Amino acid sequence: MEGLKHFPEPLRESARLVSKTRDSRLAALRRGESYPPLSLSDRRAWLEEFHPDYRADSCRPLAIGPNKGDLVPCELADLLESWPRPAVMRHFALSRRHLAGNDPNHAVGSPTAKQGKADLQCDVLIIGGGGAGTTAAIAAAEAGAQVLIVTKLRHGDSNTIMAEGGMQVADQEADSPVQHYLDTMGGGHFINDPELVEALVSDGPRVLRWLEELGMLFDKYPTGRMKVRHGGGTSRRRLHASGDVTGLELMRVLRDHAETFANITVLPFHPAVELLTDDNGRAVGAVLEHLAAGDRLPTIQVVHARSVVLATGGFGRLHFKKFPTSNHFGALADGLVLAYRSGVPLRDLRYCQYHPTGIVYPERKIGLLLTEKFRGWGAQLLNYHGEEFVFGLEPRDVTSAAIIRECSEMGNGVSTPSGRVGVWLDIPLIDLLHGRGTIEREFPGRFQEFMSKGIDLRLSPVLTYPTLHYQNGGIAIQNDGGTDMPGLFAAGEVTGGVHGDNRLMGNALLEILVFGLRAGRSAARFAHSTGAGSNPGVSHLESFMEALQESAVGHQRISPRLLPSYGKSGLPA
Ligand code: MEZ
Repeated sequence: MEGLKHFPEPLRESARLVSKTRDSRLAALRRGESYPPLSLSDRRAWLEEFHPDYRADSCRPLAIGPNKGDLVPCELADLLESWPRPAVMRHFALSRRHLAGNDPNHAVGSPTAKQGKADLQCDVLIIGGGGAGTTAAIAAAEAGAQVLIVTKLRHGDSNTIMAEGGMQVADQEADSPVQHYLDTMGGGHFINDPELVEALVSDGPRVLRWLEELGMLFDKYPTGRMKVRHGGGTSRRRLHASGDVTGLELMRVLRDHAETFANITVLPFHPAVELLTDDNGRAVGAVLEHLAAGDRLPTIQVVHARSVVLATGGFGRLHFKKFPTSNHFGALADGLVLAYRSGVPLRDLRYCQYHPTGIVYPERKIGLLLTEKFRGWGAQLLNYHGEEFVFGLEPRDVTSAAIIRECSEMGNGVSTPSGRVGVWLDIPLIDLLHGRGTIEREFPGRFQEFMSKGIDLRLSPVLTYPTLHYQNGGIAIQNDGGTDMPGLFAAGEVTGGVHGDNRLMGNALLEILVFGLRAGRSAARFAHSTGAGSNPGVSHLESFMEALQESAVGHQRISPRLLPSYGKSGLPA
């Protein structure tokens, strides 16, 4: 059959079955028949049996720190319970030996000569140069603050640019923020913080207008009306998109706008590796490590600030349970580590989000997304035999559990020559349902990318499997972006409370804007109302390191990790 030659056997054999069943599936859709959604009790049962995070061995209780006793994924627990990086230990003359009581006159974190000295100064320090950090910087700069953005990679390298399918905003007549609120709470299993969700949905329409003013290009009808689609778990169409490159387009306008402010400076390739606090326990800056320092440049830089915004994004590159990820290269939970060892509480980290349709084949693209928007336009999930097995727009956690069930318990997955398994996303159905040209028009990014590898998405389904996509929980914040530490604010994926246990599609792009603006304004207000910190340093590490020592955490466990390390193939195991 046409368009399937790029598949090796037995993938091709199964892809032929997908082509064979397409006409009858199309006819059923035209009769208005679709696969029935699961009952609430089936949803629960499938989650408990098949979702990776519901497995008892997937998480462990934290042994130290403000969330002691809370269950989190084992890999994250290890990272949170780790020693500071060697360069920090050296710079601040911290020593594990002192903890063992060998040198009672030299307490950990006591001021050293270097502790008072700053390499850089600003009013508001923004840690993270993705969507949330850049939005916070714009808000703080508009409020008159001198802003420094420090970022691990280049300005904009972030999960924001990886977001494809759109942003939820309740701006249509048939919709309302109340409806958006109910969908979001339901998707998150009602453990979301209601005040944060209220802020998210109420600020949505205003934020959308702001983006239009900045020049963001949204999909529209010739009349100028916004095109909106359904996402999984939504009761109304409210997903606003820029083709399938929504996050990239969003980052474009944010970065361009930030460039217009003389009071915003950006320092790339300088990840923050520790927060600075003062004698009153207030956040007053950060310690940076220069990624490309080599032998010639100083590795450590110390920034003094009047307030700090953490916007470091998520943790997909930790590859929990060896899952591939849709996340950008720098997503390794740095912000969680910095906040946690400073005593700032986290929340809702027990369950992560696995996006149902990460690419399985071709393998060089392993884990990258095929946006949920494909299913919003009618692409179906199919097993080896070309049969549907789940309603495609269940909430994400349920759809992922259903795919894993189909491949494991039901034995209906499609195996690749290298031993991976997946189910089909039948993309060609979209043109049959909506007319020729729809796939090219609505999904220009993925269409061209696959075409350049000789794969025509108008003719070929794609093999997919859940991929680690999003950190549902994180640093506990209030609705002004404030945290439990004075002077420390946070926004975006690094925070928790907005999404509960399971985020709905399109709420992440909205969140980075709503809470980026709120955190940036609050941080500027805080900076204006206060003086410089007294005796900035890392004394907050003292009790944390003592607890590490007592728990006999091995000295080789070091965080933040900054970059992932892969084997020769470049693919996660
Ligand atoms: O919000 C998301 O995670 C998103 C837009 C993903 C997608 O499927 O495109």
